[in-house]
Amino acid sequence: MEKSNIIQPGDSRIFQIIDANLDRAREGLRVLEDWARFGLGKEDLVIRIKNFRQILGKHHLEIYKLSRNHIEDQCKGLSHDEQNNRKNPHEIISSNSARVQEALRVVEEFSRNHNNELSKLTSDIRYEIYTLEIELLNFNTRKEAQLIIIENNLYAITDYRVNLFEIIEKILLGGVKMIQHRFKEGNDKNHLEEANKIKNLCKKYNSLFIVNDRVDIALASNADGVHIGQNDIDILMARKLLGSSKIIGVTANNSTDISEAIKNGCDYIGVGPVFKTLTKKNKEPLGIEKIKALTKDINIPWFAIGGINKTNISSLKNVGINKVAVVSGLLDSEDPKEEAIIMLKELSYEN
Ligand code: TZP
Ligand code: MG
Repeated sequence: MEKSNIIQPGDSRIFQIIDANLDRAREGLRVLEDWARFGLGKEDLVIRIKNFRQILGKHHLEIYKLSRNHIEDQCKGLSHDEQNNRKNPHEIISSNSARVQEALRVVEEFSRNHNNELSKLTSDIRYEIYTLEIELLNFNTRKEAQLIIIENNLYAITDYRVNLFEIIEKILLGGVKMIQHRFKEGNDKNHLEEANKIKNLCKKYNSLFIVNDRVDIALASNADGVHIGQNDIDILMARKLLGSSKIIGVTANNSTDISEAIKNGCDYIGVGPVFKTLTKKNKEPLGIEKIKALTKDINIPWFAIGGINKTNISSLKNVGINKVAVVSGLLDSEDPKEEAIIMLKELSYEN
């Protein structure tokens, strides 16, 4: 037989525990909701969290509230050193999710005998919070990467060079915050080893690491994301494989491909070649005017690419193109660090 849902004249200690833990759960949910709203701009997550808060609010009965302070709480105000160690949103999401999960578990246990409905719904919500926590953490990771992309204008891309790793480290020392590993020949074993090495370099300099073309190598090297072209795996499949924490960049050179990429949720776009380039010999350059026209309505970060170097970068900057991706302009420089510094300065210059 079902247990009665009717509240029995109860032990006020139990009601006090339930009151405190419903408060805890709702407070923790409010923290998560505000980060989803103001930190991540994720309306769907905000709606879900708000709904949990409202359900719990509705079940926070007067009889529980009235038990508050009925018994003197000897432990009021106790805190733990760990609470002072929460420095970033990631830690705040984790600790508040745990707070909600723990509080819901307490309510579940102590309400079982007198309010089975509350016990059951706190159990259901607790399971949903386990999933929600992961979603929040994944979106948070991607949001941090998106902010790096928004705030930084020079994107360095690799190609075959004998001393590639030394060059990359110099570029990173010059202040470049985004590196893409691009490889078109050779074997996967080597590509993964290279990716792991570059990923570690990027980590050392707090920079993003993106893998060109290959979702598998991106996942295996724990890259921050992948860059795909029109003939690679499509965005929706890449997102399915990568999950919501990773960046997806797309090359798109006409208005249909650009709109499609944005609609499918890519994080940035690469457009080019702007100028003639030996790195992609067979591609006709689009030219500055065409690129300007194609990109005028893009509402996510985009990078011009192809034949860009420290000499012609100002011609882009002068027409308002201030994000660029560069291969040979950096890799073939006698002083890649200095080259990166000069380009970054050009791109940040206010016209
Ligand atoms: N996509 C369009 S142009 C290009 C790519 C990958 C190559 C850019 O290389 P570089 O050496 O900067 O011209
Ligand atoms: Mg490709």
